[in-house]
Amino acid sequence: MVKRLIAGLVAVMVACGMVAGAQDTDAKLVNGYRPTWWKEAVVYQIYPRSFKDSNGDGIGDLKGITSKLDYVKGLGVDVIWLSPHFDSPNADNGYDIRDYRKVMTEFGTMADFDTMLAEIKKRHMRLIIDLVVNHTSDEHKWFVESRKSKDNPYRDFYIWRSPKDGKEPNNDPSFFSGSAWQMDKVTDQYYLHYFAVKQPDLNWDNPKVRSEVYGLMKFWLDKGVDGFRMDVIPLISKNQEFPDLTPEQLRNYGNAYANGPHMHEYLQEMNREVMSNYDVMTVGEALGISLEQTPLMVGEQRKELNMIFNFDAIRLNRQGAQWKQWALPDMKAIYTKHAEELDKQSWDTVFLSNHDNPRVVSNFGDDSDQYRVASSKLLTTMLLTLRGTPFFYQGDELGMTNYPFEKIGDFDDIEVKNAYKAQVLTGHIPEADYIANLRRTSRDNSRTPMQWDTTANAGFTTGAKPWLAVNPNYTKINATEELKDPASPYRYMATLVKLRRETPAFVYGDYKDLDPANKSVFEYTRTLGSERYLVVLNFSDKAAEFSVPEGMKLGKVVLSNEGEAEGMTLKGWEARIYRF
Ligand code: ISL
Ligand code: CA
Repeated sequence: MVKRLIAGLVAVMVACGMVAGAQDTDAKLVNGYRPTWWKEAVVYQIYPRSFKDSNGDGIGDLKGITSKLDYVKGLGVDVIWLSPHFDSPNADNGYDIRDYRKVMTEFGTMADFDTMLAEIKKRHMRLIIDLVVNHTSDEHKWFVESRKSKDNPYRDFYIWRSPKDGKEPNNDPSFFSGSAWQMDKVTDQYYLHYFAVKQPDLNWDNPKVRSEVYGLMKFWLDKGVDGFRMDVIPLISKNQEFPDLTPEQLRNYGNAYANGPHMHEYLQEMNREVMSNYDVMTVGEALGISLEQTPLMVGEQRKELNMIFNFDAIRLNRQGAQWKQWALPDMKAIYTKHAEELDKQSWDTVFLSNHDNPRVVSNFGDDSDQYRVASSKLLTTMLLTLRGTPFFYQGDELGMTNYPFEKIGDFDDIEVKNAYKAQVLTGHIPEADYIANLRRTSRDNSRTPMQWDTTANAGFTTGAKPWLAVNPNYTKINATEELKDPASPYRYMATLVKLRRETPAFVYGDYKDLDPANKSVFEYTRTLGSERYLVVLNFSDKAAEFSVPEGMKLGKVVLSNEGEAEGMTLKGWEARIYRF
């Protein structure tokens, strides 16, 4: 049915001259790609805790989301990705799940979820939810049982080891500071937790674990959700020998943890058991997977996942935990490598923000008063015209910025608090340096509440205190103002999403970087048969020239973030799209 719909759609598009499909021997392919809804979709991520509070307790909730669906739909996006909404004690804001079949009490009830999903569908959008199954909460009933005794039926749901020479079984570090092994006095054994102590890792080598996971996936799919974003999915298969990591491996232990011996086998089994029976979208958070390894996870013939998030671009300005200045040619090299490594059977994603990273305009644009609006629109232009399904994080569409953190008490994130204890309180890093770095890197930058209007707490909550402070710039940057202003980042994004929908070249076109070494201008083409577009982006606050290869005649400007656009000189942070 769906296949027939898509084939029909392509036939219409070909008839209207929208795509170059007629040139393909297989009429179902567009420029070699098999067309699907999730390749054409634009995704908007909602972090429920920070989106909209409906009952004044200071915590965003599902009813709040439902009340703002017209705002989301107004952008023209197709898919909402909801960060975890399951029952959780919130050691890591819902990424520690206590019950996969229950809605987090703070977020509402299952009835609220059903209403939200129905309202999303009514607006012809889809919903993907977060699948967090590398680990559970230590309060999950499986773990409560597991830790009781060595012969408990749930013991093997997790990874338990006896001490080695009186110490941890090996030197694996946790992402949230300290060892990845936690001693549990009840049985005098350690359990493995790659993340917080309250996030024990599941043992995927146990078939009962896998079958429980497939069961809960079906539970949500049968409710009507349209797929999953899969949290740290490359970590599910462990080398159960647990050899010590070498000093080299310790420098980037995420890579050492990823891509375990049975990862592909388990993903194929999951696909067979679950995904193959539904029309769904899957996107893996591919911590530790290189571009070269990516086709093995997303190649269509592999029957694993549809696409993954690769972190090369989003972590360009990071050296370990430390912020570092990034350079445009390095970003271009990454996108060119994406185009080279990911063949036409391996779909890609494009994103520069999420709930684990700072605000996109502060991170990759210029959040000064002068250039915030222009650079926010420039980044939107890039994300919507590069190759792959684009993902936006709530607030990006408003050009929301990083928060002016001053002291440790301003943060909520467990990663920040644990590292503070491990590194600042032990005297390894001076407090001022630690906070200064966090201002640029902290995950809490993107977790501050959505800025809806100019009333108290930006209209996020009617209560006195939101769970995390609102950015004081909400009086200037908020949704109500932007909806009114035709020149706002929100309105620009809506225009561009519409243009993308009408322009198959932005989805299925080939990508070519025209000026890889240029330090301030990013200039590339997207080509689909006889349709060709040129995108020029000035990633600096200085005017910059661009040129086109000999013989290429510049066509008309389809869109510019500056309104009128003429000549071959770009203003600071100017973005233009030309059509040939
Ligand atoms: O954000 C990070 C560090 O600042 C990453 O190392 C992050 O922990 C990693 O990308 C995995 O992220 C995912 O799993 C975590 C959770 O805390 C993140 O929010 C989630 O996106 C554990 O579930
Ligand atoms: Ca609430």
